[in-house]
Amino acid sequence: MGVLSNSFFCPELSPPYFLPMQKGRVIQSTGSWYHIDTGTEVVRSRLPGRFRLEGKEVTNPIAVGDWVDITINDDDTGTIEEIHERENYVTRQATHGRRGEHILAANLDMAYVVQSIRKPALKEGFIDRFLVTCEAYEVPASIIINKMDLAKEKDLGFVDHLNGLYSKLGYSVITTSLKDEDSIQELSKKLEASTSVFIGPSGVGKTSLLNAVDPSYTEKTGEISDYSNKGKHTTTFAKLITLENGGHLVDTPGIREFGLFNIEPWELSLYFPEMLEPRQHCKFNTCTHYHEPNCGVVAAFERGEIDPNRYNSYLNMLESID
Ligand SMILES: Nc1nc2c(ncn2[C@@H]2O[C@H](COP(=O)(O)OP(=O)(O)O)[C@@H](O)[C@H]2O)c(=O)[nH]1
Ligand SMILES: [Mg+2]
Ligand SMILES: [Zn+2]
Repeated sequence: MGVLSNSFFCPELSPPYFLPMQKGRVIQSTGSWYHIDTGTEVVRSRLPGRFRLEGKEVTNPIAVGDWVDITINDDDTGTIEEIHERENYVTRQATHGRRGEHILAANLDMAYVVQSIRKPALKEGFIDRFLVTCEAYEVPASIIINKMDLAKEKDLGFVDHLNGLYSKLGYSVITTSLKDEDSIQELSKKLEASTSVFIGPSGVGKTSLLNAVDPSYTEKTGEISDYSNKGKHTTTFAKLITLENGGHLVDTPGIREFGLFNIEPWELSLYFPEMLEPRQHCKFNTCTHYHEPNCGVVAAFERGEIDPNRYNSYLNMLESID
């Protein structure tokens, strides 16, 4: 490259002749400040108000994982000038009485729902809501079942069942334990060379797994309190971390409930892979598959082709969005 074409680094061409624009990735957002990683430094940046007006239905116009262009101000802070279009993202219904959706992370190669087998107990309903959201927003999804060292004999059969069920639907199931180095290595391999997110309730071990995969990441983990079996809230903001192995991972705060956003009752079954074929046999194309006559999905369920817990999750979600 000729010296002149590399004008970016040429001090003579500094403002007012052109404004140096830098591309970076949002690695943390605290509400008023966005931390932008440009590859050479992390710039604390602000978002001009006009962007907030554009995303009316969204509580956060910029999410961790977004790519943006920034300009650097005299005081070394940044101003976000442009938000690049997202490839995909995961979202959930906003909490604390706020309307709209909250984007948890953007531009993902894989979203992992993290659950522990015990302490706190595994919740299939949480997994299924998460998978529906991933299907709706076209994010590949996998399931991590952590704390396998706490598994009792009967839990092992249950985990086998879940593994069979979800693998068949196209979601891989990964079992891990902080006490099983092989499982950590296996997880580490999966996180290489991609951007992933860990989403799950508080206390299941998201941050611990991250610490185990990358010992240089020293985020605090929560001790389980004896009386409630719930981890304390330690991770307060989503954070995108660059792992030693080159992977990028978003650690999110614990999410108690995963509220679905923007999904109509008739379309919900589109996000259950096992219902795609059966729903073609329904009499009505707006069928919601529980009270309507001549329903292909109910017929498939009665033939034992749809797992009862999955159908139950479907009905629970249908009720919550109806
Ligand atoms: N027995 C056991 N405890 C774990 C495991 N992973 C995490 N923990 C514990 O679970 C608690 C919550 O972990 P943390 O990483 O803060 O959970 P997070 O809220 O999902 O980020 C901590 O006390 C961890 O030490 C595991 O594989 N086995
Ligand atoms: Mg955490
Ligand atoms: Zn139907």
